[in-house]
Amino acid sequence: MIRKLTLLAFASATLLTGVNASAAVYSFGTPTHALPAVSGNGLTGQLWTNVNPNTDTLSQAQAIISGGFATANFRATTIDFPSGPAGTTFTSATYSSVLDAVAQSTLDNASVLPDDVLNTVMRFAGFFGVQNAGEVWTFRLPSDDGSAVDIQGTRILDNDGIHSFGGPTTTVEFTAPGLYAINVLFFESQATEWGLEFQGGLNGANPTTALTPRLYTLVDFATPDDERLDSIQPNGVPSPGSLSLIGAGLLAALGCLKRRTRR
Ligand SMILES: [Ca+2]
Ligand SMILES: [Ca+2]
Ligand SMILES: [Ca+2]
Repeated sequence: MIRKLTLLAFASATLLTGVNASAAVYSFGTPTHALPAVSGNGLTGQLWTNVNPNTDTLSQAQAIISGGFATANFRATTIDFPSGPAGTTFTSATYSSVLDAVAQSTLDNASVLPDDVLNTVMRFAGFFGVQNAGEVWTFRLPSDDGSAVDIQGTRILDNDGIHSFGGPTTTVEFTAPGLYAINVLFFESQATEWGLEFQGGLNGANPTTALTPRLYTLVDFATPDDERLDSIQPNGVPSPGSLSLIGAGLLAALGCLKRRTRR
C-alpha cells in the first residue's frame, strides 16, 4: 500500500509540474495520426510458421519478415501468447491453443491452427493510442525466446537471443496525445518452451497485457500493401480514408510489408 501511494503521489506531482522527462527513459511527442474518437481494438498480428530452426536472433527474424508474406494474419487484441496468465507453453502446443478467440476468428489462414508452435516468428504492427499529454508508460516484454518493441522506429525494448521466459522493462513518456507507430517482434526456435507478453502500465500502474483500447490496427490507420491484411478488417472503426495518412513513408519506417504480387 505504501508503495502504491508513493506511485500515486509521484504521478500527481508529474502532472502538476509538467516536468517528467527525467522520469522516463524514452520520450515521444510527434504522433503519426490524431487520436481517433473510437477506442482501439488490437494490433495487426502476423505469424510465420515452421521457419528455419536456426532462427536465433532478431535480425534473422526480421529477414524472414522482410522476405515475404506471413503464413497467416489476424487481429491481436492483446500481445499475450499463450493467451492467459501462463507465461509459456510447450513448443508441442498448437496455434489453436495459444491464439485467443478473436485471433482465431480473424485468422486468414486457418490451416495453421492444428500445427505445433515450434519455430515461430510473429510481428504485431499498428499504433499505440495516447489519450493525454504527459502519459508515462511502463512497458515490459517477457518472452521465450527473443522479442523487441519499436515505437516511432526507435527500439525501446530489446530482448534478443535464445533464453527462458523473461525480458526488460522501460519507461516511455508521450508529451502529446495521438497515435504512435508501434511494432512488436517475436521469434522462437528452441524447444521446449514458447511464450510472449507485451505489458504496459500507465503512470506507475503495474504493467499488464490488457491494453486493447490503446492498440490500433495497421489496416485501419495506414495503407497496407499486403492485400491479405484486408481480411482482418474489424467492425466499428473508421475506414482508412477518414484519417490523413502518411502512406508509404510510414510503412517504410515500420520495416513493413513487402510489396509483392499475390499468387
Ligand atoms: Ca500469457
Ligand atoms: Ca510447427
Ligand atoms: Ca524456447
